[in-house]
This record gives sequence, C-alpha cells and structure tokens, in this order.
Amino acid sequence: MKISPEFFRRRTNPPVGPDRIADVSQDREATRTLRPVLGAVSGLLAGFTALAVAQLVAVPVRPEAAPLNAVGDAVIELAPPSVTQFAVDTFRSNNKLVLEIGTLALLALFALVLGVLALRHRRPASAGVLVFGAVGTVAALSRVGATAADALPSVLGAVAGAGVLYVLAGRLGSAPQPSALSGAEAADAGEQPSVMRPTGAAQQGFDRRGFVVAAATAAVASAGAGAVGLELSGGSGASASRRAVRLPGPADPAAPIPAGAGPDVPGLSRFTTPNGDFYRVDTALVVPKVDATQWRLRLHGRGVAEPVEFTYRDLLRRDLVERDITLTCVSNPVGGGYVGNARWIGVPLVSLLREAGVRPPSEGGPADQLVSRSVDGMTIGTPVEAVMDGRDAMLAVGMNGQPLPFDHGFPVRMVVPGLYGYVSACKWIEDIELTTFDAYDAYWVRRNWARQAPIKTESRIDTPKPFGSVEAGTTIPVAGVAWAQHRGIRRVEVRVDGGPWQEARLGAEATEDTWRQWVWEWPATKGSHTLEVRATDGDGVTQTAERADTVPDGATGWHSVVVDVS
Ligand SMILES: Nc1nc2c(c(=O)[nH]1)N[C@H]1C(S)=C(S)[C@@H](COP(=O)(O)O)O[C@H]1N2
Ligand SMILES: [Mo]
Repeated sequence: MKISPEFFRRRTNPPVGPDRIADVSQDREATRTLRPVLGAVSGLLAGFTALAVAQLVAVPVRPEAAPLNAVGDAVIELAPPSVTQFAVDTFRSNNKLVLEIGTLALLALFALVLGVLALRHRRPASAGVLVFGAVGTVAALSRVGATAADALPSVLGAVAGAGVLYVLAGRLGSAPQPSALSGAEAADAGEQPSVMRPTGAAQQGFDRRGFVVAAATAAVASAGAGAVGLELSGGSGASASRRAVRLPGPADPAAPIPAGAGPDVPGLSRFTTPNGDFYRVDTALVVPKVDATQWRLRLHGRGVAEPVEFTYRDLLRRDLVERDITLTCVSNPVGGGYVGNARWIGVPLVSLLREAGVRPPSEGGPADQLVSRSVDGMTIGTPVEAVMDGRDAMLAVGMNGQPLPFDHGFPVRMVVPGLYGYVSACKWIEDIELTTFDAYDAYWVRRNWARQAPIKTESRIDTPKPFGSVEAGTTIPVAGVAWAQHRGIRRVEVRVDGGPWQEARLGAEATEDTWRQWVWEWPATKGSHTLEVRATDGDGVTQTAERADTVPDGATGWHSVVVDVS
C-alpha cells in the first residue's frame, strides 16, 4: 500500500464522480490498512505524552520521581543479583542506558497495542494508559524517602496520556457495524470484518484532518513539555542525582550538641564547621562528579566470604548513624586550618564488614589493612582493627544535614574518628579491599608518609590573631580549639611570655571524637606578648612541645601567637 500525501489533504467526504472511482477504491484499500497503523501511532503518542508530562511534573517534585527513572531503578532493585551483575558486566557503565532503552521499548510495545485496541474499545484502551501510571506510581512511591508527592508525575502523566489516546481514537472513528458491509466487502476484509466501509457515510467516523491536527498538537505539546522538564530537572547525571537525594533520618541520632559546647567569642571557630567553610584536601584537579544512581561500592578481599556490591540506595536503606566527628589532615601545620568538625550521617562500616564475614586481626581475621579506592584512583589504607574496635567508623552519605558536597566525596566517603584523613577518609569511594599492610602500600605511603597515623593531640589559638593588636584595659578573651579525636580533650592551658600555665575554660564536651572549644580571659598588660597553648588528652597525656614536621605522621608542637597590646 502506498499512502500519498494527497491522502491527508482530502476532505472527509471526497466528491465521488466518474473520474474518482479508481481513487476511491485506492482509498478503501489505504484506509483499511492505515487505520490500525494510525491506531498504533495514537498509542505511541499517548505513551509519549504520558512520559513528557510526567517529566515536566517531576520538576517541582524531584527528577527521580519521573516514571522512567523510578521504574528503571525499581527494576534494578527487584532484579535478582545475578541479572544485575550480568548487566553490569556486559554493559559496564552503559547498563543504566540499556535498562532505560529496554523499559522504553516495552512501554512502546504496550502503547502500540493499546492504540490498536482503542480503535474498537476506545474507553477501556484509554483507561489502559492509566495502568502505566499505576506502575510508575508504585515504583516512585517505593523509593527510599519517597513522599506522596512522588506519585504526581506518574499520575498526571498517565491522565494526560489517556486523554490523548481517547481523543485520537475518536478522530479515527468507531468500528462500523458488520451488517453495514456487503457480502463481498466482508469477504474482502478477510479476518478484519470490522474494517471501515469504503465510501460515504462509512467514512464519517474517520476525521483525517482532525486526527492529523490532534496528533500533531499532542506531539508538539508533549515534546515541548518533555524538553522543558528535562531541561529544568537538569536531566540526569551527577548533579541531578545529588539534588534528588533525600537523606533518611538516622536510626541512631547524634546526641544534641551540649549547650555550653561553644563559648561565644568573636573570632573563635564555630563548633560545627559549615560545609562551605570546611577545609578541602585532595589530589583531584577536577572534583569527581559521581552519579549516585550509577555508583557501586565493592567490598572484597581477604576474609570476605563473598565479594559484595552495594548501590547508593542499598546504603540509604540501612540503619544510619549520625555523629559529630572532627576531621584533620596530617599535613596540617601547628596552628593550621586543615581541621574541621561536621555532623556526619552514614552506614556503620563495622556492620557491612561483619555481614561480609570480616573479622579483625584480634579475632584471627587474615586482613589487617582495609584499602579504600576512590573513583579517581586514590588509595587509602586503614587498620581493620581500628574500624572494628567499636568507634564510629562510617561510610558517610551526609554532612551537616546535606548529601555530601561533591568537594567532600559525594556520594559516599569514609570517616573514621581518630585517624588522619589520608589513612581513613576516602572520598568518592568505590571499592574496599581487605588486605594486609605487608601486601600493599597505599598512595601516600608510597610517598613517604606513615602506614598508620592516629591523630596527634593539638590545640590552636583562633583569637587574638597573630601579630594582631588589642587594647589593654579589660580582660581579653584568648580562645581556640583543641582536638585529640577518640581520646577526647581533658584540659587546655595557656601561658603568656613563658610564664605559668593557666587553665582555660573548656566548652562542654560533645563526644571524645570532636574538638573542644576553649577560652581564657587574659588580663593583658601593654606591650608585645607571646601566647602559647597546649592540650591534654583524655588519657592524661599532654601534647609535646617538641616541634615535628607534618611528614611522616603529623606535626607536633605548641601553637603560639605574638600580640601587641596598646
Ligand atoms: N579520593 C580522595 N579521598 C581523599 C583524599 C584524596 O586526595 N582523594 N584526601 C584525603 C585527605 S589527605 C584528607 S585530609 C581528607 C580531607 O577531606 P575533606 O577534603 O573533605 O576535608 O580526605 C581524604 N580523602
Ligand atoms: Mo590529609
């Protein structure tokens, strides 16, 4: 059959004259074949409309509530691990794309069938589009952290799609009565006795022009809605995946920060460092932007019963802990700023390790080093004993109530209280291997840094500033922070010009894994003075005065500032 452009230009009731006879019989033939095709087209258009409208509605809701995303993720979730593993192995990083194409193809097939069915059963077939909506709704609502609003994209999309199918099928006309066919025509129609009568009144139901106009309108409007939706939701990718994250509440929340944790002194570091002010130390020239929906964490190696893989959602599904933990960089010089305190939320590392069968060396486990690898190839080696000794080592997903910022390791990083970052705090982590210190040297170890590096007790004067000038008269608050993560701070002392040590007032202790703020009221006299500070940790050990460089395992010495009092 050939459909000429003529076909679409014809009026509903072409004039029938002697010179048109041949045309009319061609029409009859064309119409008979064309109608199911146009039905299928209507179905596809309805499906397209549903997806496009859903994409637009997902903008104010959240990108991951769009049905294609939601259904895709649900499939990944429900598929047996062997199937997902096969997909990951076969399609590598394209597995999500392959999944989406597969989902789309299935959807197209159903839409096509519904479209053809709509020729005869307009209402039920149109309602069939709502079934898609139901599937999308269930998928969207089953997401971690889903709210009722997540149903909106699927529901509204499906209603729009059903509407389009209903209207288009209406333009194609209803099936004629079989009795209206002549015997010859019925025979001609073969297995399709419902085929439209070829002439006159029979064609009244088939509004070609109306169909073309309605179909084009639906196509253009849907394409517009879909494009705007994709554009506004930032499409897919890392940023969209981060925006879509809703962190679940912790099963084990942090204790409230004690009221007196932060003396209110201008110039003193805040107890909790805001994400935007948090120091950043890494080797990344370009901050890795990881799409959380694609991200996987592999856990394998010595003493792991069977290698396991976790998705971001797997982690969010687990019981999360929330803790205030102070992070410190080994390359922080005395008095430096590579230290910050945040409220982290994450999965206790020990739970994942125990489930995988890992035992610490003290229980006879064969691995004493846990090597984390990041997406950008950083390797960080941490003692297995430390992460399993009861401290709050975690795979953090949140920082101060936000999904991890990209700078600080989105989607997942490690945080281990008491160990310098380069031996514990792998950002953009994607692989954890259990091995031994004998068998493997991590990145910084190969560059002359120590294999093991617990954080050294340190204290810092935040105010007054070095070489600052202050006015004599009233007392001057000298204030700062002190840290000895996982041992805690017991005492901070200040002295002036090498005089007797004076005990500072400590902020209330949040936990032994956090720094402590301190303040000492200085009855300052005129002249140039040297202030020094030292801290004593929870074990009663006072930080050493001995100056040590940052290499190989952290600087030591007392922080001092020189101040002019006028
Ligand atoms: N992938 C990766 N993770 C990393 C690093 C890095 O260079 N790459 N640096 C580590 C070091 S040395 C420190 S001190 C901390 C710093 O974490 P932050 O940048 O979030 O403060 O991250 C650790 N994790
Ligand atoms: Mo560091």
